[in-house]
Amino acid sequence: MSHGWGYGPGNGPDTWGEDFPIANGPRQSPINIVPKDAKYDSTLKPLKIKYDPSNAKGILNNGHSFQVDYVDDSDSSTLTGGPISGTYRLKQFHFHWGASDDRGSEHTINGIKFPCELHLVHWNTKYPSFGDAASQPDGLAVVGVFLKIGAANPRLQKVLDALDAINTKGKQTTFSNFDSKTLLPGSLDYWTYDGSLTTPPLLESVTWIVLREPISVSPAQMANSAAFSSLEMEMLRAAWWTTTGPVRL
Ligand code: 1SD
Ligand code: ZN
Repeated sequence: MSHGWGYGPGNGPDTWGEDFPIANGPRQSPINIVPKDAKYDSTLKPLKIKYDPSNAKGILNNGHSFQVDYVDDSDSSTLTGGPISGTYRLKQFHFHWGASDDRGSEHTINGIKFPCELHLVHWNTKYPSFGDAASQPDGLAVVGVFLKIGAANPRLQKVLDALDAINTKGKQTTFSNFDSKTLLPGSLDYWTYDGSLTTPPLLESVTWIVLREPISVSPAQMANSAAFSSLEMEMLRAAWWTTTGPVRL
């Protein structure tokens, strides 16, 4: 993997173990969720989410996805309850998209892929920083939300509108006053398991909280964001991208 990890034929997930041996570890993510095999656990608590819209600070194209970053120097945007103990702070959220609407999500339900999956990344404040927490078994908690094709989702539009300004790797721009709670579905029922980051370094530090109810995204909104599915395969498609721009594959 001399050119780094990605999603292309030569550097995709099946090759990540060469540089990141934990790829073959015991708690790797994502997984296929089989609802009928999930066990009800009466000790699990409801999720408590408190997000302060004024903590949103920027949106960044990291070359594999785009992420909205939050100020995390106080407990003003937190996740508590659910399967976790203590207080976890919101660090960022990002999306995983597919090149077409029949794929894109990382987790699957009964083997079925959704076109997109939102991840809200939080870190455990018993550690001094996100960086310290990211390698601890109880360091991170990521809330995953599936997106399914349906009605246009006005709450996604501000994010989608920002994408034009960050259409190449490394670009970022300010993104302020955004309440990420508006992206969540009505029900916060969830599946949970102990897993890992889904991208290198694949650290086994994530308590996954995958919401059962998806949110909607319209075909037109997905077409807008298809720009990013080509970025996910940037090595394969770099030349194509610069000559043709953001079109749907
Ligand atoms: O893919 C993301 C990666 O971009 C980074 O955000 C990392 C640490 O937060 O998390 C993974 S993921 O496991 O949240 N997909
Ligand atoms: Zn993710």
